[in-house]
Amino acid sequence: MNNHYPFELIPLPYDYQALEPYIDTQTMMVHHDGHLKTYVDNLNKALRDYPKYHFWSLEKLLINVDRLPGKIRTAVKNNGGGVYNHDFYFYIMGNTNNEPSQKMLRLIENSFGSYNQFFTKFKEAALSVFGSGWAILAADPNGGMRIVTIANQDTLLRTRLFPILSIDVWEHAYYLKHQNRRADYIDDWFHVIDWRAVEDNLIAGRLL
Ligand code: MN3
Repeated sequence: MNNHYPFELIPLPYDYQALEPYIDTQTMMVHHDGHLKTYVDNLNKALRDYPKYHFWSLEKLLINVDRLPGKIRTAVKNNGGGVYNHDFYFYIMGNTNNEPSQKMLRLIENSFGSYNQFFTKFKEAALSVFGSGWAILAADPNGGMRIVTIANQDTLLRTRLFPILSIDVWEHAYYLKHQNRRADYIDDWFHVIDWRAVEDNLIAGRLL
C-alpha cells in the first residue's frame, strides 16, 4: 500500500457488517466507500499535476502543507486530513469485544482518575464538537493522556500530541442509524473500540 501519490483506498480491516448492531452496515459502506474514497480521489486529483510532491508521504504533506502551492493547499489539507483521520478511525474499531488491558487502564486512571471519568469526559468532548470534527484521546509529550477536539479534517500532526483513539462526530458517521442522537452513537461506538489496536497506538505514542 502506497503511502504516497497515488494514494489508495485502504480496505476496512473487517466486514462492513462487523460492527452491527452498534454501527450499521449501510453507514460503514457509505462512510468508507463513499466519503473516504472521495477524500482519496480528491487528494490524488489535487496532486496529479504536481510531480514534485508525488513521493511525499501523507504525513509529510500534512505537516508541510504551508509549503505547498497555494492552489492545492486547501484541497490537500482537507482531503489529505480526511484520509489520515478516517484510516485511523476505521483501524481502531472492530468486532473484537476486547477490553482495555490493565496497562491501558492504569494510563487512563493516571490521567483521568477512573475509566468512568475518562468515558464521561470523552463523551462530553465528542458532544461539544459543533458541526464536523473529531474527539481524540491523545498522548502528550509528558507521558500523560488528554482529550482534545479538532474541527473538520484537521489533524494533530503539527502538534506535540499523538492520537491514540478518535471518534468521527460528523453526522455522516451516524445519521442513518442514530439520526440526531449523537450521544447514542457515542455510547454505541464505545462497544466497537478495538482496544488492541488502541494499544498499538500507545506504543507508537511512546506511552507503553
Ligand atoms: Mn467521516
